Amino acid sequence: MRELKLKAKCIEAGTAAPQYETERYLNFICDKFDLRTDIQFNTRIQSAQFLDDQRTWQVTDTSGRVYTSRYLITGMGVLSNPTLPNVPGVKDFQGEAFHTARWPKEPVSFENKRVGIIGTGATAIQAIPEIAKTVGHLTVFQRTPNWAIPLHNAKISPEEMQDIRTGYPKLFEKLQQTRMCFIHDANPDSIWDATPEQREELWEHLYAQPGFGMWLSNYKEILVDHKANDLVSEFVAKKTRQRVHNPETAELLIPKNHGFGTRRVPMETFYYEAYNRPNVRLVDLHKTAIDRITEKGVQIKGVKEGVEGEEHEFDMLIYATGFDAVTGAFDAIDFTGVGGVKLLEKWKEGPQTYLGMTVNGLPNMFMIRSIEFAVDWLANCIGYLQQKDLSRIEAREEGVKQWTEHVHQISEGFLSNEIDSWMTGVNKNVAGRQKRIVARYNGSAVEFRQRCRDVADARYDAFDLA
Ligand code: NA7
Repeated sequence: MRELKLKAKCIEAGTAAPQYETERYLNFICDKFDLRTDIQFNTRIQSAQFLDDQRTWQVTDTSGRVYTSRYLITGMGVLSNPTLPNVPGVKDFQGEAFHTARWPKEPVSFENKRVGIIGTGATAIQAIPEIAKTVGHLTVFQRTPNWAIPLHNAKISPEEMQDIRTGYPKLFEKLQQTRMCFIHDANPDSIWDATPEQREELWEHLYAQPGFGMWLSNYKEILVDHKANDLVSEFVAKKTRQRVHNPETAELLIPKNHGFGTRRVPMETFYYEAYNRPNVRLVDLHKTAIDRITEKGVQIKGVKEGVEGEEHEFDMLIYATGFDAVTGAFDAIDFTGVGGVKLLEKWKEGPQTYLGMTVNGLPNMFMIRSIEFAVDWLANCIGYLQQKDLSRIEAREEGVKQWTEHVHQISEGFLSNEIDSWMTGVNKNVAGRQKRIVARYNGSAVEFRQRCRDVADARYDAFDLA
């Protein structure tokens, strides 16, 4: 009964906030705060150089226009540099072709079309059920399945919205207290103190909740203990088997080489049910591999004995193939710091920062990652420098070393670090991104903010100021 009710809500709601709603919101914010005059659109930065004698950054865009500023703040995002499959022929395809991160502004019609989609990450998992609704035929090329859980998105009634609005102060206060700034409370219980029935009850409850509860409010051991992780993975696998009619397809959709929550958990709205449609086919890229993209579609080759290659013909090809994540956007710009030092060179073994926001050798540059807090922190920092008539701030080499050690130390033990994903800096399509690194801060946001506040309270004396 509960499942039916949720189903009805989800049908009504579709998937996550659609593109037009997000765009409408961004436009609203731009107008409300009169931001357009401060934004230069359609500008791609090519290089950025710190001129130490002038204590300024000189930034050059791809048209050759040069800008200078005392401080440089990057807000380029960790998932902003899309990547295509590293196979020959990507330019040969004659039909329509899009990367999901470069979606056309005009509406795209799938009607009566043969569509192929490469990738089954969080993006594809949201796109597939939507495309399946109207497509002529959809072929999904899956290299690695993921553990997806229901999003349970639903329309918000005016009364609920009113409630949410009046609760904002409390809500924001709560988000300051949780480990990852989501609404979900941490679960202090140990999985080993619970009976199988109690576990099942908790997991049924979390699976039926909207949002990341199944990931973030689960027993604490599931992210660090293989045995605990196997149990919860088996629960999610059971749900998948219940939802996918064809048992062979269900097995292909269940990850076998990594456990639940060890990669970013995709949220879905009838993703698994999409495979019950007669117009959706799953192609498993473990027995086969993409050989090349052709004029007509995708040529796959068998990689296991007895498996034949095949050419799949399409009218449209969708690349849901992810990003050169975390440092990818930085690598795309030629950053030069003090004495000609290159950021690319500094970060060749992975990102090395102080507080995730500053880099030794690149003074007066701040990187925004956790948006709201970082903006407040660096605005206060620049305010302090101005107040003290200072105009140069640089992270110390020693500070970066200690911070990097701290970041590595708090990530120890997490199962996610044993798995290839953008969260561990691996992208098989990009040269030099095959080795796992610690690409993210795995500690608690509460602790992170406190560490940053301590630095500010000590008048930024952890930095070289001048
Ligand atoms: P992801 O999560 O990086 O997913 C990319 C997908 O594309 C993933 O399934 C990849 O398989 C697949 N892929 C990439 N290259 C290929 C090739 N050459 N052949 C076959 N399959 C390929 O990106 P998303 O956009 O889905 O999500 C990114 C984040 O955005 C997400 O985590 C949220 O935080 C929001 P693989 O797993 O590498 O075998």
